[in-house]
Amino acid sequence: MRRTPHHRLRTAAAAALAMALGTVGLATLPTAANAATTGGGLTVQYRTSATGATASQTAPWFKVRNTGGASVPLSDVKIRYYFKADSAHAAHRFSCDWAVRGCAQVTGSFGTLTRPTATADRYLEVGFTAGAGSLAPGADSGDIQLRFHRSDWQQLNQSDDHSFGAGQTSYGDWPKVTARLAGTTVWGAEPGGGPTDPPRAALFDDFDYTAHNDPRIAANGWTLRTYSGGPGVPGATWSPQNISFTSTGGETVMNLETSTSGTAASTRQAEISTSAMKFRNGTYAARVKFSDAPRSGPDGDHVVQTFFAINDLKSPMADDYSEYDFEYLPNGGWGESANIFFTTSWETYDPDSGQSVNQHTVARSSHGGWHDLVFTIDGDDIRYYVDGRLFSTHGAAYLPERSMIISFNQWLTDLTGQTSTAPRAYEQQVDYVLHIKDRVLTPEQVAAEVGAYRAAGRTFEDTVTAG
Ligand SMILES: [Ca+2]
Ligand SMILES: [Ca+2]
Ligand SMILES: [Ca+2]
Repeated sequence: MRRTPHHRLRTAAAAALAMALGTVGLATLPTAANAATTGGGLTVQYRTSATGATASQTAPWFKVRNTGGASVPLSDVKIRYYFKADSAHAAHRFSCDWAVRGCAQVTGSFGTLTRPTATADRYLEVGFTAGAGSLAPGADSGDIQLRFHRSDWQQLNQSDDHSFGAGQTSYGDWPKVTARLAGTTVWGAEPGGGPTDPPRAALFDDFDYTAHNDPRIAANGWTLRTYSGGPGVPGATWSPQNISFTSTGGETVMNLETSTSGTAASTRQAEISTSAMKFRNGTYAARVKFSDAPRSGPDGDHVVQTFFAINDLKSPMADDYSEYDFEYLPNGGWGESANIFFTTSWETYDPDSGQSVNQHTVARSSHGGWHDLVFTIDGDDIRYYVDGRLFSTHGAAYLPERSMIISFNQWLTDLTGQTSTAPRAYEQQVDYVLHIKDRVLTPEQVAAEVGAYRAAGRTFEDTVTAG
């Protein structure tokens, strides 16, 4: 497969910038860390109204609070209270005494753990009907006053129950119970310290800005490129003024413009990257509009339109280099004579010799227009999706060794595609970007996440910490 590596020249400079701006990223960390350690989605508070080591009934009371940025339907929430049954044959009965959302909206059922521990072999699972409504960001459920007892009304030994807290006579955060949100554990740890999902951490930006110099862009952790250098035409300019914001179809969008009159001095390109190098495993998504034709002027330039994650090449062929690209070349380039769409996963490369180690998958067809681009990285492989369909899967040899920045850019590989000196301008648009740390989402789940942010009126969130 042909894949010339000269566009890789951008990486050293991009990384130098990211490193230089590292302090900007770090300055934002305390807030992000606080958000992450609160559970990043839900917290569960617990108290008991039956404190005895033995009791006729166990009485766990709960409050669930939404600490995330999007509204949460309570029907997506499941709480588990873990206990050790005092007899292998004991059956239990659940009651709700009082709940702010109404006991009719609260469900309770009992389950058996497949991996029992000394203090847990059963659990009470509490759920909610659709009638329980939603929790807005920051809101809590109010009191949920529950109890359960043995069906034969024998005494319960609570002192050996994992989730029981005899001293918990007023509400407090209680990680000995777990909460799942749409199937993913977002609070607490299961008994036995089995594998649990990390707290949710996310970057979402709907690119709701006014102009390239809107101070919120930098405050939200983005850098618009100004420094010169590769990739692309030597001597070309990277211009923040070539990034603008508008709305189309009711959605805010970011425009990246590349303009030229056929000379290096007249070539102006655009790049926006996160200031912090803090993204590794998880889900990356963006809605991007590629263009097959210039906005104005003659067509034919070797334009590259992109969405990617990358870190710095510390030395030629360094193994801890990482890069994952969506790249569209509407007019060919890199030896291609017509439009071509790349997904590429990089192990490493040598900028001097051009040697490279990557896996790439191409489609030689038009990708003009809006596309939902998703790539996921976990411990096994890298998967690229276009418009909800799996486009390519790249192997474990190309997994990232360390964190990256997220970036969009549009640039020219060379000036041989169109030799006219008439002015022309090409445009790439971006509706939003989303990263969910350490979780592999389906394209449908990505759409639901974005929909939830918009339903909540939330245009930006960043709770991703470095590491
Ligand atoms: Ca017990
Ligand atoms: Ca690598
Ligand atoms: Ca948008």
